[in-house]
Amino acid sequence: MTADAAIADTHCPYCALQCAMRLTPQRDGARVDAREFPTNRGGLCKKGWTAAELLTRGDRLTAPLRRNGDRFEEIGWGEALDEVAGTLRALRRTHGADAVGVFGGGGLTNEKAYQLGKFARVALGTSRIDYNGRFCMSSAAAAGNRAFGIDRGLPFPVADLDEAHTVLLLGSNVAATMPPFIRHLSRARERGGLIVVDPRRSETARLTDEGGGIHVQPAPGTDLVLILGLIHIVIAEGLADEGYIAQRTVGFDALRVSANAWWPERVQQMTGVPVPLLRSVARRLAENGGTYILTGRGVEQHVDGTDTATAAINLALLLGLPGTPGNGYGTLTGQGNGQGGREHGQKCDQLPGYRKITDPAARAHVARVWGVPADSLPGPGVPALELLDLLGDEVHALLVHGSNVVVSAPDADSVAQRLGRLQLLVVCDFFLSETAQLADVVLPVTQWAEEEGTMTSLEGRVLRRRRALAAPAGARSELWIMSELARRLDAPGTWSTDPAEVFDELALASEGGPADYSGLSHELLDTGLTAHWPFPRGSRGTPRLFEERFAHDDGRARLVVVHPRRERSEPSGAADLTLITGRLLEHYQSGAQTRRVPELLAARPELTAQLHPATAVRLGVSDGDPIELRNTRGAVRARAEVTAGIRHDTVFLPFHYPGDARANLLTEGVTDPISAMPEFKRTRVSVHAASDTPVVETAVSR
Ligand SMILES: Nc1nc2c(c(=O)[nH]1)N[C@H]1C(S)=C(S)[C@@H](COP(=O)(O)OP(=O)(O)OC[C@H]3O[C@@H](n4cnc5c(=O)[nH]c(N)nc54)[C@H](O)[C@@H]3O)O[C@H]1N2
Ligand SMILES: Nc1nc2c(c(=O)[nH]1)N[C@H]1C(S)=C(S)[C@@H](COP(=O)(O)OP(=O)(O)OC[C@H]3O[C@@H](n4cnc5c(=O)[nH]c(N)nc54)[C@H](O)[C@@H]3O)O[C@H]1N2
Ligand code: SF4
Ligand SMILES: [Mo]
Repeated sequence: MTADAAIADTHCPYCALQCAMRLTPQRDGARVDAREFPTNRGGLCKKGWTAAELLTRGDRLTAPLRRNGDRFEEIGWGEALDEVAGTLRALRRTHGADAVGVFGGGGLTNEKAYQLGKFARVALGTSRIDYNGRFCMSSAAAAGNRAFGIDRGLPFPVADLDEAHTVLLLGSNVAATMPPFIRHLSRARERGGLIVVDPRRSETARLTDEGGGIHVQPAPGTDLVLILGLIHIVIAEGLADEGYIAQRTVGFDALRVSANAWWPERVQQMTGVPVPLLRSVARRLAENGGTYILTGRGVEQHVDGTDTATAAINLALLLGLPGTPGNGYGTLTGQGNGQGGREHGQKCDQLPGYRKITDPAARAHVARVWGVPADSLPGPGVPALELLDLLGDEVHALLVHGSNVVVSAPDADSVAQRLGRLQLLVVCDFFLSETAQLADVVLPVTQWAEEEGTMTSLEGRVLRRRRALAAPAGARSELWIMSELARRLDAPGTWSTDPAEVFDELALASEGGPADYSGLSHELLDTGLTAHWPFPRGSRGTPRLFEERFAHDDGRARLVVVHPRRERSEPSGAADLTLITGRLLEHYQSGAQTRRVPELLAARPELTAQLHPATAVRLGVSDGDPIELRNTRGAVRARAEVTAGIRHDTVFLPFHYPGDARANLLTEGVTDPISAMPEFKRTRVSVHAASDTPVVETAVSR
């Protein structure tokens, strides 16, 4: 243990549940203990338990790297920053400020996310910033903003679910993606009220086996029709809460007319879900006693993800759930700071406090805090995938903070090619991720247990991340990197490297916006205060939104009529199966972190594809066989996992693996017209037996 180490009460580095843990520095690294906290109730998943392993790995980056042909050479910080700043200046001079792009991440602390948005607009002067949350929460956010006038994933504390009678999970596999969360579903399970909608018999769907819950298994991508069918039944059977609708919503008449078209038999034909099952789901949701509807990426990551989430909100509003004590609607935020990461200005059209960059009053307010003229701030940029599409054409340099896009973006091969056309790719990371491997300059940064900051969890609660250990010599904080680059770029304003100071500035910048943090500071959070935003100066925070009003001016929620759009036709040829993608318990996202934890890698060493036994027989493959999945965009090698838990017409791949095991070699770069969310969950593929060659080489040594 070094003098620079101290026991720290902090939170897990991975997902939005932000399970509480205590880190105790050891001679080599740190020990993880779970802490009692409302969201995790003293529990952690395997990823949390093993999180400290990443602090001491031998392949940790400890010096800036510069590309020299096919190799990297270590260089000093001064040289690296001079070189980056010099190239950025030159590109700006030749092509204008928008020639530089910034790609952020929902894993960054609030302080880093805030500073990155400011850095882009003030130091670089570019409009072209967006982030990986576009691939995650954008559809749910767009739907929430349109219906409620505000976007906080869960507008109530997670522990409210403990008393639920019925919980409808639409496209969410919490048993694998936030295991301690299922503690909050016990009561609903005992009461036979857990309803899971997933084309797969996921770990969460299996929880419905006992106690009489319901697993609904629609054809992938038909959730919108399914929910429209439930709305039809709720209205037709008189299950809607008319008093609530009259008092708290607008738009019911048009919604009722539009729901006529979705009679149950038609919905059965389109989704494959039997009429009696549709009716029993609708009736169960309408029973008294506490009903919650929650969405996950399974229904949101589609070209119609915003409309599907909107339909889910419509259903919840018809049943009178949002804002009614003991009931509710929400979306389950994914990344560690997936909530805070979408509030402070990493989004292309956004300023801190969840303000709009097009709103003159918001520009004036934020510009004042930043000490720059409002008209010096650029306008809105473009969403993530469009930004990646511009690389090499209009955008010639990209700074990446907290994302591994060559694994996680759709149509990943074309993304890798575009990165290759840049004049400068700078990646900040603590490991040489697959994206960092393509960089011109890699800057090594501090990680979770080595830094101070705040994260905002899935329930809109602001939490302190605390430092337990010193960072390895050579790694630097991103706040420091931004301040050094800002200085070299002669940027106006102040560029603090102290997270508490940056938080104070963030609080000021957010003041008066929807996500108002102005009453908070590190100091206050350190008292153990429970802090759900909005937390304006002088307030006590807002654990439950919507009890009295929604955030639109008239205080009412909007029922927004949505229709399935015409099926897009795709040249499919032999591609007769539908690929859906998602997650495994053991790996996190692109796997850049968890593939480096030996225990997690050993549990899930290679890509497996779930196939139905009948489909396997038809294709001549057995469990464990190497297979290849193909379509017009690419080919992926995997091992067959034959399971009756998936539909005949569907195959499932996790997206955590690199190289030719990237699920995203197959996904398509089409997006939702409202949210710009890519279609991650429905792609046509064909599946073939492959020769018995090694599937992937992901073995790592320590
Ligand atoms: N272990 C682990 N945990 C994680 C993460 C991780 O990478 N690994 N990532 C975190 C992040 S960032 C996120 S966003 C969350 C995501 O958490 P989830 O939303 O729970 O994760 P997914 O596995 O992407 O999708 C959930 C389910 O959607 C189903 N699905 C696929 N297509 C469809 C469809 O068309 N309709 C319906 N109804 N369901 C469908 C899949 O079968 C899957 O079981 O997890 C967080 N937690
Ligand atoms: N096919 C398919 N693709 C998907 C999805 C899917 O369901 N299916 N889900 C999408 C979703 S929901 C998400 S959220 C994305 C996530 O995908 P990515 O954006 O690729 O997320 P990560 O793998 O978490 O990448 C984070 C990288 O940043 C590093 N990192 C972590 N913390 C920090 C930090 O504080 N600073 C810096 N500079 N680096 C840091 C990590 O080491 C890692 O290399 O993937 C999307 N892609
Ligand atoms: S559920 Fe999420 S926050 Fe909790 S230990 Fe696992 S990865 Fe960490
Ligand atoms: Mo996500």
